[in-house]
Amino acid sequence: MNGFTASELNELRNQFPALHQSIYGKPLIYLDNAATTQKPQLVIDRITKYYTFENCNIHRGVHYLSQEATAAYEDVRAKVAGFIHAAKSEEVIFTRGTTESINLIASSFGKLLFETGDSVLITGMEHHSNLVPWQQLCKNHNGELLVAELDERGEVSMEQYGKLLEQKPKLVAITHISNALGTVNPIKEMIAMAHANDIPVLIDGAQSVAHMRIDVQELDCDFFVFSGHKMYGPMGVGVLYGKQKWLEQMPPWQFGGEMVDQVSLHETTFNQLPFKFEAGTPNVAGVLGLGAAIDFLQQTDLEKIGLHEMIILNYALEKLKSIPGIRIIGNAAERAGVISFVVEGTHPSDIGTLLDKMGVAVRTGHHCAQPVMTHFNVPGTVRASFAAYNSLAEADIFVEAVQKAVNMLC
Ligand code: C6P
Repeated sequence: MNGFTASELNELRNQFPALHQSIYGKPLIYLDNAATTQKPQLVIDRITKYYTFENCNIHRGVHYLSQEATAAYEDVRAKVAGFIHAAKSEEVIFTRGTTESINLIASSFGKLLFETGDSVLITGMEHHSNLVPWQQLCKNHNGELLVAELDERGEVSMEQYGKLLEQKPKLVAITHISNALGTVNPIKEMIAMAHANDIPVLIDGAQSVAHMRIDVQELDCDFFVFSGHKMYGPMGVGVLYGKQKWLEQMPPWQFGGEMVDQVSLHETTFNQLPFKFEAGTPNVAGVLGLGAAIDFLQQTDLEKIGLHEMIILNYALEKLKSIPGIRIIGNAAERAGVISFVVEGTHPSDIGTLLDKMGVAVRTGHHCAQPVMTHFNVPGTVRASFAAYNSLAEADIFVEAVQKAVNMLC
């Protein structure tokens, strides 16, 4: 199978109003997709429709609008379950995003299972959101945060990972794809290795869910988390998938309306799954927008999106490598549509600022993965990250812009 044809890509790009604007008089080349993707019209329309005609609180009204909004919200839960191939809708909890999903698990799973001296095993490439909550949980229990280190290519040492599992951490928490390097971790193998030691696994899917098919049952992960805004959906909404056997046992982490069953002044019983974990009025518009984003991904064909992004990645990577002084950070054998680089004698933010003036949006800095920067001994990187709507022509403009920036600075 190939990526998109020229007319398919054109049609796809036409669904994104934000792509058709100029920045400093130059056509926008948006290559900051790992931070957040642009939104297709159907997502924007879904949110507008909700606030224009359907706006209502859910799960608590007998009137028409409330019942309709409740049904639409719960339909998206079923849609998400289907999208990630969860066994049941009840295993899908709506959150504000990846960060909140991980904090929920750290708080609730931590209360369920953690005792003095307990540890969590992560990798050296985690985003701060999948590092700091575990670091703090371990500290609070006088335990150690175990870290499977990276090699010079930005891959996890599987030998060391296997050895660390023997120390019996209470949980393994690993990213599917590194936001800073683009490394794709062999998560199926890593999950199987952890399970062979009876250790549950959380997968941070923030950077994978919009780029490849996810089947949580096939992966057999215990938790899988992601954000709506990195998959063409709105900000402020995300998902925590958890196996029912864990979610049933885990205590609630926030208290208030909707997550309760019976309340008296001195006692409370809690609601069933998934409501036990959704205290207060949820982000209904966000959830409906997320549902539309899933429609977009399914209509566009996730497999084709992944292939298309790989074609652009490999093309841009080869061209960039020919610029003198460029050092690509992260050269894993399995990688996704992210290129991190530094240019000898320049600061990443200077390159990023010059690219911006040429209409090219990239991210610079540590990408909320400071230990990765420490590992590669760089202050930060310039990062270009690709999405379904990017083109080879944009990759050309990007590489030319980098060349121009290098010429100006060196
Ligand atoms: N990475 C980036 O530019 P939130 O902010 O909760 O939606 O996602 C946090 C997060 C967690 N894990 C990974 C692997 C991520 O990449 C991110 C977000 C963005 O790389 C913003 S820092």
